[in-house]
Amino acid sequence: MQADLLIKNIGQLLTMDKQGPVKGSDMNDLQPLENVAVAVNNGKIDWIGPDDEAASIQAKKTINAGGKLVTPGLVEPHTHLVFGGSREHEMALKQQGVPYLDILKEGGGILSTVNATREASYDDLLEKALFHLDRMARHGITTVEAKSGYGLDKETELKQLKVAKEAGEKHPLDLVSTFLGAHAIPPEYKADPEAFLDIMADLFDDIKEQDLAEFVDIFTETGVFSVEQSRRYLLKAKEKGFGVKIHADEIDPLGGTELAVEAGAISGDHLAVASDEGIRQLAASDTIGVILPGTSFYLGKDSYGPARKMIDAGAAISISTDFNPGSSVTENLQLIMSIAALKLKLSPAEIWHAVTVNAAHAIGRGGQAGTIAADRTADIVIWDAPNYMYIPYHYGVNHVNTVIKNGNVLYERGEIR
Ligand code: IZC
Ligand code: ZN
Repeated sequence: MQADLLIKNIGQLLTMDKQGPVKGSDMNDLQPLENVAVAVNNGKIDWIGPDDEAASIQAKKTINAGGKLVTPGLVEPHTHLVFGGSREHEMALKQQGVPYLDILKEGGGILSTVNATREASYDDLLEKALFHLDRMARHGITTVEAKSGYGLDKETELKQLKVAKEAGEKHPLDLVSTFLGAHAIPPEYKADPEAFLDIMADLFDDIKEQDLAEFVDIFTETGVFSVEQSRRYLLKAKEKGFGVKIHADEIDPLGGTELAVEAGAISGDHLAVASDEGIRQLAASDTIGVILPGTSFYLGKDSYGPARKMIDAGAAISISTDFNPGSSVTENLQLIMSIAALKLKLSPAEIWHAVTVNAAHAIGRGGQAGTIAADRTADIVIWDAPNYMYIPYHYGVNHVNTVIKNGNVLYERGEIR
C-alpha cells in the first residue's frame, strides 16, 4: 500500500467516530485505540490499523508519533473572529465590579468594538483575522466558526462577512460563517430595536446570494433582544434558508434555551442560566448546547452553568472559547477543556466529544470534521501528551506537537507553514 502521509507509533488514537451528535451518557463512552498507525491519501484518511502493519506501507512522508496521543483536529464552534481594536481598558471596570451589561448600556463593550470595526479597513480586519486563525491552528483547531456582529449597519456587517469569507479562502483552516447582525442595538436605533432588526433582516437576501453566511444568530438578552423579537427574526432567517443559532440565557434567564429548541436551532449557545424546563426540552431535541465556560470565568461568574445537568438529562453538548475581544479573550480551546473539567465537572471523555464530533455537528460539519475514520478529511493533531485525560489536566499551556490539515502538515514543533 502507498500513502501520501503515514503517522506511525501512535500510543493512543481517539477516532471520535460515533454517529453524532453524541448525546447524554454516550458522551462518556470513549474507546481509544492503542499502538496504531494512520495512513492518509489525497487529503483523506485512507487506513487505520495496527502499528505492526505500518512497516509494509510505502509513504511519501512518515511521522513517528513517538507513542503520543493523536486525535481529530479540534473544532471551534463559536467565535467572534473578525473585529477591530481590543477592550483591555475595560479590565479595570470589571475589577471594580461593573457588570458586562452595564458597560454595554453605557456605550462600551460590544459597542466599543463596533466603533473600532466600523473604522477599521477591510485589509486590517483581514490581517487581524488571519493572525487569530494562525493562533487557533497552533492550538490544534482545524475548523472554526466565525460570527459577524460588530458592524450593526449594512455596510460594516457585509464588510465583516466578506473578511471572514476571504480569511477562510486564504487560510488552511476551514471557516464556517454566521451572520450576527442582531448582536446589539446600535445607539441610533436605541428607541426602535424592531426597526433595527428589519434592517438586518433586509441583508438576508444579499448574504445568501453572495454565500456570505450559513447561519443567522441573535443575542437574546436583557437590554438587547427579547425572546419575542428573537423568535420573529429567526423565523424570517429560516424562511430564507439559513440555519439558526442563538446566544441564549447567557446572563439573565429569559427562556432563550426554550426558544432555541422551538426554533429548531442547530445550536443554543451559552445557556449558563438555562431553566430546568429549558434543559429538559434541550435534551429531548436535536439542538446542541454550546457551553462557553471561558466566558463565565472571564466575566467572574460564580456559576459556570448546568452542562452537567444537561448531559445527565440526555442532551448533546459542545464547548467553545467564545473567542471575542470582550467576554472571552483567548484562542486556546485547550484551556477551555480544563475549565470544563474543573468548573462544569465534565469527564475527559465528555470534553473530547464536546470539542470534536459534537462541535462539528453544531456548525453543520458533522460529516466532515471532528472524526478520524476512512474517507474523512485528514485533520489530525499529534499532542505532546501520553493520553487523552492529560490535556484537560495540565492546564493553561499549548500541548500541540503537530497539526495536520487536509493531509498537509500545517504546524510542526513551533513553526507554522
Ligand atoms: O464582544 O462582548 N456575549 N457577545 C455576547 C459577546 C459576548 C461578545 C462581546
Ligand atoms: Zn458569542
